[in-house]
Amino acid sequence: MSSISELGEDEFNSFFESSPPLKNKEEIVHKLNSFIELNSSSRGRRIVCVTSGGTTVPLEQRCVRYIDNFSSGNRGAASTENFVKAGYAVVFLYRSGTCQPYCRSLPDDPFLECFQFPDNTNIQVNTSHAEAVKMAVMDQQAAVAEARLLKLPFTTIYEYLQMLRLIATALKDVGPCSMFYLAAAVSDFYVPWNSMTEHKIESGSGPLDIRLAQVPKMLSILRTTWAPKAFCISFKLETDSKILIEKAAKALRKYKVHAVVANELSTRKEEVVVVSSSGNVVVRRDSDKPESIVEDNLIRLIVDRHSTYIKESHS
Ligand code: PAZ
Repeated sequence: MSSISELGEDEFNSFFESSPPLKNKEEIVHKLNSFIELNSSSRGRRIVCVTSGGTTVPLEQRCVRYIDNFSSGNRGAASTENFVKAGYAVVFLYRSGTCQPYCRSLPDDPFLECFQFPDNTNIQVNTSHAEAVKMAVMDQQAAVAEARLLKLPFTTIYEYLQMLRLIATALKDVGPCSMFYLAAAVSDFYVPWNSMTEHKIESGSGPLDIRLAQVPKMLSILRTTWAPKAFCISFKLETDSKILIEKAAKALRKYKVHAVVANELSTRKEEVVVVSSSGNVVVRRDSDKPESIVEDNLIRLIVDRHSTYIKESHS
């Protein structure tokens, strides 16, 4: 009889075998190994993989149309800043084009809104944005220079899952000092590559029927096979607050993650609930401080839980 993890592995093997291979796999592996070597072996730092943004599901191999998953990347970017502040090295696995660490105070189109040209040879920052630009550039450069931040972009569900597996494999020896903080919004359904049309789907011949297959459950295999010793935090997003906590508790039991961060779409920036075997904790932004964000308090709690986990793993 097959075990649950073998069944999960079979599903994943066939998913990966039929996926278009990552274009820059060698470069990613090289960057990951150097980053982990620098942080773990020589500096003894904890390393967290923060996932951020939504994955896309292409409908055509030469993709013109795709299904997207909602996520601005704000949670992942803000959490990354807080993890770096707490002393972690962060592998930031993010959807191309979504919110970046240290850039949350910049306008949507920083190039067009932040700069001006007093003459043909000079470029200046508008005074209204000068402080935000200075902080963004300095903080990001410091994090990269101290080897605290490695940014890896993805777009499709195929890229995301292959990259997450590479990260988990590279982090295996870091054991309990590694963490997965899975804030990305990952597609539940996809069009298998082999059954996808190569060229742009033609219009004009009536409604379009597409059959979507279920994406294999990444959390199962991450916990059982890819990174069984890592501390693992998953997220649950719902729009119906009545089912949110129940769904998060179900995910906690099913995937045996260390905590599930439950959030409702419309209030996600105000509060989240951390659901774990030790009970549910509501984490809020400090509403009396205008600059406060929910991630300040959330990451403090998660870092605390991670410290306990590391201590227990060593005893
Ligand atoms: O990226 P963002 O700040 O706009 O939103 C964050 C979030 C709601 C995508 C995240 O907190 C989350 O719940 N991610 C998991 C989504 C899911 O259930 O698949």
